[in-house]
Amino acid sequence: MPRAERAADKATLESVETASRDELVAIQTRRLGKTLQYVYENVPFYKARFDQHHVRPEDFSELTDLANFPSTTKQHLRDAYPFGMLAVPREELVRVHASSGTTGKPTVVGYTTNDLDVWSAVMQRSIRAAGGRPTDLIHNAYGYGLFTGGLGLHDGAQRMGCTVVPVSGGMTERQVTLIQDFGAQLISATPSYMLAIADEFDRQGVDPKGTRLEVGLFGAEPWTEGMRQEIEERFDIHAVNIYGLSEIIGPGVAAECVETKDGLTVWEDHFYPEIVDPDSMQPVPDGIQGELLFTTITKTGMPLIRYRTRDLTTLLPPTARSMRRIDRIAGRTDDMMIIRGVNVFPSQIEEQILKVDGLSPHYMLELTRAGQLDALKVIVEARGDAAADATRAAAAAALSERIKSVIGISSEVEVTVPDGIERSMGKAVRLRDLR
Ligand code: DLL
Repeated sequence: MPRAERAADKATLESVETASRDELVAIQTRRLGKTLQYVYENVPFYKARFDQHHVRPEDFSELTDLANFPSTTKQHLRDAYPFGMLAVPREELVRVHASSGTTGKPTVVGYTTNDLDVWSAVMQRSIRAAGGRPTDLIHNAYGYGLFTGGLGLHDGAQRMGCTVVPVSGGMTERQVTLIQDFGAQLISATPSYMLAIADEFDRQGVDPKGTRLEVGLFGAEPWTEGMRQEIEERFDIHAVNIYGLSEIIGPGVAAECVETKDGLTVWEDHFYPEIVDPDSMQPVPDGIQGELLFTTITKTGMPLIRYRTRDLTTLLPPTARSMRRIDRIAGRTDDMMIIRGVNVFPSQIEEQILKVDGLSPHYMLELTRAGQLDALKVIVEARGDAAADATRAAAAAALSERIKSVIGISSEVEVTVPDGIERSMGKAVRLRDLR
């Protein structure tokens, strides 16, 4: 356990964070009903789509009725590029963000003053859940710009009353200097970038445990419990998970509570979650894994109904707050590899890497096709003290064996010397598809 004692001050929680289930359901039902009416009247796309599916806003009277409404996909947003999904004239937006869009056009999202207010409120809640306090100084290493990470954390931390250092990603050497000189207690970055910062501390011969950091808010990419342990040990901090997606609002859709670290509490009074079977689109009960959908129930600029996140997870009962939690994201439907009939997510490989002595969490997966069959190559970096040829060969054999026995697939493993894998400043790219 990290040395710092951190827990949200219960007296500062919003009343809805401790509301009863009935109260929460009443709020959700009222807000959902209003949202369905609002999009039907203000977004031509939804009017057409509801009509096509023969549903009207009036058909909604309780939460389970939502399953009768059609879903929204990323393709719908692309087709409406850039402003076709808005419920207000473009002039009423005060901000736009966009997701990177590795292929084709980015996905654009628009925010009204109301939406920025909702966003900073849920981000403030998330920072408090992670153990942040108004007196903290936060080193924000998420990228600023069209990506929602930088400005999302920024606005929430500022609303909370923290001192924000808007450092953004990159120039890792300087990150190390500023963390030490300014004495940040909180840090926010992608988990992969946090590891790059840890390596830079080592390179400079500075002990990462010696900073004043106590809590980090990590997300924007899948990561594992093994990775959490690695970050917590190297920095002696609490590593807390934060989730979100730009289409829904950005970071702050769900966040982990530092006192439990048992999955991410969904801020269900703003974002209504459902889990469905991604093939049949049928709802699955809480506790069963499936694709996560969200309906925004307080946004006015670009509300979305049953948006398909492509993230796979499970809805879990409430613990530290009144709202339900989601489990750590297992993977994205689009990142799933099928190796000789076995479904595998990159995070499953990461889990095994972190169990082998001498291997670092810097890795890359390559998919190739040999004849009819897909083949997986895992390229992973050795730790500094395991760089010798024989040590690396032994680690490669150990990993390959683990992947075979635990996941059930054959793979080729190459263990590179330390620093052999390129670092990312933001979301790590783990998968290279060469098929
Ligand atoms: O990544 C928002 C964000 C910024 C979240 C900073 C957390 C911290 P997008 O760029 O639209 O938005 O990417 C959203 O990233 O659908 C997930 O697949 C993935 N993702 C986000 N947070 C997590 C997480 C931001 N904690 C996509 N664990 C989502 C796993 C995550 N995956």
